[in-house]
Amino acid sequence: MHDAATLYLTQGSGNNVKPMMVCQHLGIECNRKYINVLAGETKQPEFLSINPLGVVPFLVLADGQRLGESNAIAWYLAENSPLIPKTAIGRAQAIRWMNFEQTSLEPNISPVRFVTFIAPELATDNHDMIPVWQDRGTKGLQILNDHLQAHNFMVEETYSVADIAVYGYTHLAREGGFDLDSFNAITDWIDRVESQPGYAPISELLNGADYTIDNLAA
Ligand SMILES: N[C@@H](CCC(=O)N[C@@H](CS)C(=O)NCC(=O)O)C(=O)O
Repeated sequence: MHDAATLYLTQGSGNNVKPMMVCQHLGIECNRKYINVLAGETKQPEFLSINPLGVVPFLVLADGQRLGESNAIAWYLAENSPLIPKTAIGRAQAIRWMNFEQTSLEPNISPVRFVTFIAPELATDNHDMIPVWQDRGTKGLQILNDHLQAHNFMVEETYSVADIAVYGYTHLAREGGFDLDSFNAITDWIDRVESQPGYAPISELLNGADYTIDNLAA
């Protein structure tokens, strides 16, 4: 269905894995082009001419229409599939949890993981922020854990795009120094997400094949 669309992705990113999880679960084929964030390729003119915000993931449709934001891309790819909740309130709850992910989880888990795990040479410069991100992220994880103590999945007791969005950085939280083992409802839910059809780990879904900006012209 989307085989003529192009998905711009980078490696190891909880945001970038979301659209790939949707594709994998639903059997959607997309062209993939890899952008090396660590080498600064997101901010080079070749990529800025595609996405002026200079971030990935980013989707360009066959007719040239463009879409940014991992959760919006995941939703678009999941449209008309069982990954979209069936009821109006279910869809609204999915948006609510996807916004929660972008405001309470991702802005805390992603930067602390980046400066301590992906690029630890940045840890000293971010020394003051590390405990702040960990404290704020832990508060978000507590809210998520409380929700999952009463629910198998984020919305309507069914695996949906909201689970994929929230899973993106939550399953990487240990790499940011978060103690996930103290959140049993989250770790049980992670197991349920990882049992879904088509599931593959981030290392496979974002394997960085042909990982160079030269591919932008390909
Ligand atoms: N809210 C955006 C965040 C996108 C974002 O910040 N992506 C990071 C990778 S996870 C990026 O491209 N960083 C490159 C840069 O800042 O140059 C989303 O969910 O897609």
